[in-house]
Amino acid sequence: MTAPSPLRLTEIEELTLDEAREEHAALVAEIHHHRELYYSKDAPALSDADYDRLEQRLARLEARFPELVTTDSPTQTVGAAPSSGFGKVKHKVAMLSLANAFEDEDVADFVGRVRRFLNLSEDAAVAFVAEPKIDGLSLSLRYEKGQLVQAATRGDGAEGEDVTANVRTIKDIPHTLKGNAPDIVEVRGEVYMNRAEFLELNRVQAEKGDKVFANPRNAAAGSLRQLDSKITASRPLRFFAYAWGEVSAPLGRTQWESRQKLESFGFTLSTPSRLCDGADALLDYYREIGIQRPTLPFDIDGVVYKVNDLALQERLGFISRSPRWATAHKYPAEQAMTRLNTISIQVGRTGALTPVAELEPVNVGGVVVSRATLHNKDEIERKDIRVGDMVIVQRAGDVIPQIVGYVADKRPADSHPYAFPDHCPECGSIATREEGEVVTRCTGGLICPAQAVERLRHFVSRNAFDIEGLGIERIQLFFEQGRIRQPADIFTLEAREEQRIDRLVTMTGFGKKSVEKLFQAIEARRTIALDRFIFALGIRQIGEATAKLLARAYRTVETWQARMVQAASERADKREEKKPELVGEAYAELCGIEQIGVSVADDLTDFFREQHNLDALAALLEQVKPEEYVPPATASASPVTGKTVVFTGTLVTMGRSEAKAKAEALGAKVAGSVSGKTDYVIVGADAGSKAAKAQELGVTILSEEEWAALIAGH
Ligand code: D41
Repeated sequence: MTAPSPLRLTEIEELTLDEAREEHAALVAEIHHHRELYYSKDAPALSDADYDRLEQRLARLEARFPELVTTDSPTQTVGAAPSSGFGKVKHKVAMLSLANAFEDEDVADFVGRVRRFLNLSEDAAVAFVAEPKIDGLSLSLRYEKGQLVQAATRGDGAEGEDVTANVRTIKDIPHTLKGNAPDIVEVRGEVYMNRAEFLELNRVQAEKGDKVFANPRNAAAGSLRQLDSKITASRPLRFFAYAWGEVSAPLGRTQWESRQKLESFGFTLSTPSRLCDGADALLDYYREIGIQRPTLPFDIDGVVYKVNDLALQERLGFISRSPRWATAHKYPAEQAMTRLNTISIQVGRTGALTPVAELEPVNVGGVVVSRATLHNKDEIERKDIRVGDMVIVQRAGDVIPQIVGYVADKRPADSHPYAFPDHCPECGSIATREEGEVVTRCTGGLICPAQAVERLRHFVSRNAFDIEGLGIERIQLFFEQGRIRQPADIFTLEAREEQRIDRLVTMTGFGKKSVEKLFQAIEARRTIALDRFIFALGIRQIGEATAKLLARAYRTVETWQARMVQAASERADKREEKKPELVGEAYAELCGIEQIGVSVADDLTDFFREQHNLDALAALLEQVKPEEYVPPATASASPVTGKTVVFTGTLVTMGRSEAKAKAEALGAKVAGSVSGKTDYVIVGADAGSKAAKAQELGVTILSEEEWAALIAGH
């Protein structure tokens, strides 16, 4: 086995963030590797105790540096493949979702809609049950002859997962119903965890080196979806009942009566609940619960209002998937106050400098927050956030925590406005901001290590090269070791390390088998679809959809590259020119592609103007062969399949976009300007220079009607 890297001998308390990040990446790679050996190959290379030590070290590292936790960290995933382990359950009665209200007016609207739908007068009283909306997971419990026979998660509302064995371990859930229950009763409610019990669970988990959860809701979900019920049994799960599904006899005439019936069966209800007789009473309830919210033992994200009379519920029915007779009234995100210790700058793949608030750790509604995004320079200026301020941190659901503002009377006397860096903190290059943009960017390109790593991560990501066994942690490790600096290096790795596989094994802790598999996976990607290839380059604004458009328009990597280089040089000569057709032919052609505008064209040409990008691309193309784009076969080839067409002038029967889309659907390539390669120019009213040019070049000119006749029936 590999010797532990020297850093691992350092006490976690003494690590700097950078050291921690480095060690984290190495540990994650190592644990994934051993899990693979253990679970997939049944060939563990470590004793259980040694393996546990790795996991413990990782958990303690993440407990001290929560910002290092990623969704694919071993602390966030279980060893063996999960989900598929549960059977599916079709709900007899669909589990509906809830519409949301945010403002007071939304509640008045809800009550008004109910009244109008039922044709009731303005002042007719309608009774509602109001109850807290607990932030957990919905569950459906089926009882037959009073016995619990099946428990299922909500899933998509129609079908969920069978979690019966695990649910039997939840103390709040009776195995046998008390009293006289109908033969069939499906009880619905929420599984959740109390805040205090969640924090205690996390403390114990971290101590044992086990998974630490982000919030009570995640902890409840993770605990319920355990393949081993013994684990579920050890977790502090709770349940309250709020509704029912299939019942062989009604539980009552009203929601309130039915709730009481559920309570008589032995369930806990969501409390404090209340019967209210209209919008004003509902809003009073909302405000009272809002005041109690921080001191309630569990997380709530709102309250729920339900029409009390079940006959009225029946008449109201539902729209799409939510009942007309109920709505959730949400609370704003939870907030807390803490000190802003410093502002750090993260550098992304495209060089974007993102300011991050490093906070004195604070508990925001049950979750410890130590970092929050500050978005960009303008945002910091607008809010005038300064280092040393006491700030209000807000957390809503699973989104990244945000800084709402600072507390004026707590601002230190010597504080001064934050000076956003004008140099990249990672590579020292100048950081600039283009006109009209909010983002400040490092101009270092590939010499900036932060950008290089982020680009490599993007390059190997799932929708790009998707190289099995080359996850982001390994990329980070290889980059730090100098083994992979640019995409092409991935493909030369084997040739370079061939003689020294053993050294690679020792340096990375991967295991020989795993290295061999990695090499195979890399080999398998030497051919790749053109659109994936383009997407993988990580050019600004070139997402998957745009990469597809480019692949479709240019077909081969050679054509694409040549046209981009030309467009880039055209633009270099005519940077101030705003009209694409006056910039040059290749640039105009690019802008002529449906859905590609000048802003995307400018980012593309910027990429192709940089020598280091051209070098990296050339090196990569020596290793990789992107496949020619083959247009999806249309039912039958149309008369314009493979033809290049140009539309000019005002079309009368259809808009320009529609005409282009139609032509492209028929397999034609739509260009923005006329050249020797153009097959047809379709001229509408007041056609100008393009029609003249077509005539000059001897290109076939069609009127709109002639074009319509040509493609008729296709
Ligand atoms: O506390 C809750 N999370 C809660 C959720 C609740 N108290 N009542 C609810 N009632 C319903 C209806 C009205 C559709 C029976 C709900 C939910 N639904 C619900 N939660 C998640 C999806 C739907």
